Amino acid sequence: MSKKDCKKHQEKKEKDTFVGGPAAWVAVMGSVEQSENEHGLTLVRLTHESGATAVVHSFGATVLSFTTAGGQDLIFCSSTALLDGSKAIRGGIPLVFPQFGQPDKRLAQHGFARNSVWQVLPEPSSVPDEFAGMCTCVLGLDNTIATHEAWPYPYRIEYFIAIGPETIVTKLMVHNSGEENFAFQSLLHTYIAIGDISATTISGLQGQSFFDKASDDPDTAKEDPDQHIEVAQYVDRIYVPPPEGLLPDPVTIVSPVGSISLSRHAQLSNSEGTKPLPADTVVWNPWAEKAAALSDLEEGGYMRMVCVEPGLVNGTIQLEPGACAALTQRISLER
Ligand code: TA6
Repeated sequence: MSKKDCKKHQEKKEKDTFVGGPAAWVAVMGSVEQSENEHGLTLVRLTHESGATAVVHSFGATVLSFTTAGGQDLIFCSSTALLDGSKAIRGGIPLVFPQFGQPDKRLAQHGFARNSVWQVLPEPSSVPDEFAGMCTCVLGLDNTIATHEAWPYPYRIEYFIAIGPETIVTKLMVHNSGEENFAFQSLLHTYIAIGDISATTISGLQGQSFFDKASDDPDTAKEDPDQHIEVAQYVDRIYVPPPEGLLPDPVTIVSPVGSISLSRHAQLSNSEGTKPLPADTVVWNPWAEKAAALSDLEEGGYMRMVCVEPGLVNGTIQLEPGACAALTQRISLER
């Protein structure tokens, strides 16, 4: 599949614009179209009134692309990614749930959410006000669609994708719809398109503690004295917030594509109200050697992407019945 196809996705256009609906549904500032790809899987195309566009694949609710009103692609999707539902999509924004990595070998690497076909929800149960003025769609997953004997809990997830002229916001809301607590991890595995990794720096994490999976002691917290991260080898770092604190926000990725801001936060809502959750941030680039082992990563693709991944992965989140944990990222091309 050519890169152009990966972005354009041969699709039959079925105009299906969500308009109106309950008063709580913000005005759709643009159009939301559903179509099917050649594998019969639903694609959702968002077109903001500014001209910004995004494509979301129902397999894994994976954002495949976001193009700003000025025509700049901010999300990297490998041109050799498999879009037939046979495996998690290589690129875009895959979703990690209910585990990060494979601590439970009975579950797939990064859990089952990115390997499941999500439903396009006609309207969300509530509309976060941060989506005002944006073109928004919501996809849903629950235990009647995807579950596993190793993680059999009743749950419901709403995943909001909202776009404005230079910004994409994605928000994962995990609800415990059962009668008992469950523990989970989640992460937005965002592939940022940066054009050339050798001309890219990542700032905003300097001085913060991280676990270095590329080192021979991945369980020892480290600090990086450098003012920003430059990637010239395999990088796989899990940055964690300070005790009782949060990681600095945003992360800024300065690259040939431009200066890209990635802001992220997490919240826990339950019967007592809503409070911040300390989110972690993963920075990953497989570099040449590990990229060679990824059959669905296009030749040299590691030079054109870097993953900056907001998540709840350092330990697990305990969610009580009726509670909701929300993880949000806001990615913007800065002027
Ligand atoms: O990005 C963090 C990470 O856990 C890396 O360790 C690497 O495994 C990456 O995810 C990609 O995982 P995947 O299963 O998509 O090949």
